[in-house]
Amino acid sequence: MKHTLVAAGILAAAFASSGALAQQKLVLKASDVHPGGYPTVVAVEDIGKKLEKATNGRLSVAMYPSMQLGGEKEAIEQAQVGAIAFARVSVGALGPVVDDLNVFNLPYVFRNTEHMQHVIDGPIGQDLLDKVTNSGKGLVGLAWMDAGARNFYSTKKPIKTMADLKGMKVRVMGNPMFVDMANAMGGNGIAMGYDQVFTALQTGVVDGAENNPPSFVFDNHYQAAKFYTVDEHLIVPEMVVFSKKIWDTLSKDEQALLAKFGKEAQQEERKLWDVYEKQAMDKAKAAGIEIIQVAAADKKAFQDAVKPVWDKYGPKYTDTVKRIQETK
Ligand code: GTR
Repeated sequence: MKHTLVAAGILAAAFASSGALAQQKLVLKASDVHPGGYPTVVAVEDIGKKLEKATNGRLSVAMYPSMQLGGEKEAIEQAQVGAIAFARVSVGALGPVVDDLNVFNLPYVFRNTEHMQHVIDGPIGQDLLDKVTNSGKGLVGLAWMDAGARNFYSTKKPIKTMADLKGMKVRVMGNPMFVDMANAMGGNGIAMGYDQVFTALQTGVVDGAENNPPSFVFDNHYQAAKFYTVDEHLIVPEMVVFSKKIWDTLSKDEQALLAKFGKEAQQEERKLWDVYEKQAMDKAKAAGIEIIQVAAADKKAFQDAVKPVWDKYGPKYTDTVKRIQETK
């Protein structure tokens, strides 16, 4: 009697655990440098909501915003080892890991943000997502995110023409291409992680930085830098990458769901972005930030100055650059 009970108990436990295995809940951790409410944060959270619904709670997303898990370099590394599932990062930070992406980091490679959107939504965008997935770097390229255009901002004096950049210490993303870019424009490019920018501006370690309006405002850089120059030297999109290690533990159906919701997030984030960009500019104006519009002639000077960057890095990407230029 006792034996039968024990045997029955073991059997029941075995059933329960095999059932539990199929149904085992998996919480997918996500990292973003931006705070809650930021378009990229919301878009990834929404992937989580959809996943939770579609898998009856088996998959969900836990978002860690505001650099809680570190900067973007760290996020990429954490995704590679499977410590987190989603890293939403700039192509600026991802270029040093998957070199093909650096084509998007060439200054003025896109005519405007609309052109960039057509490129990431089309075959070039898909090819580059696939390059990430097939790079052997432990990442799956899931979706693109819009990040508008990047502009210079400064703490001490306004940048009205390129000459004002002369000798200025400008923080750029951790990618040698951007150091070369800032130097070619007459400044001193200083590469550092996003997690250090605010303090660097505040303490005078740098005299300025460059970013899109939502980052400038909603990550508080505008509290230290009072001059914002709309020159649009870089239009760098961002990517949601997924940990290959975790991806390989998911069923084919679950992978398909992630791919589908990723594509939807790409379009959703863009709509949120447009609203956020306007809000950021309004907030900057209300805070008394001096906003400088670069005249067309001066814009040309910025563009001409980056020729050495194109000479150094451009030839590797000639084919893709041609395809980008041919994209309407
Ligand atoms: C922001 C971007 C971040 C990060 C940051 C930076 O615009 O959303 O992913 O790359 O710029 O300058 O490091």
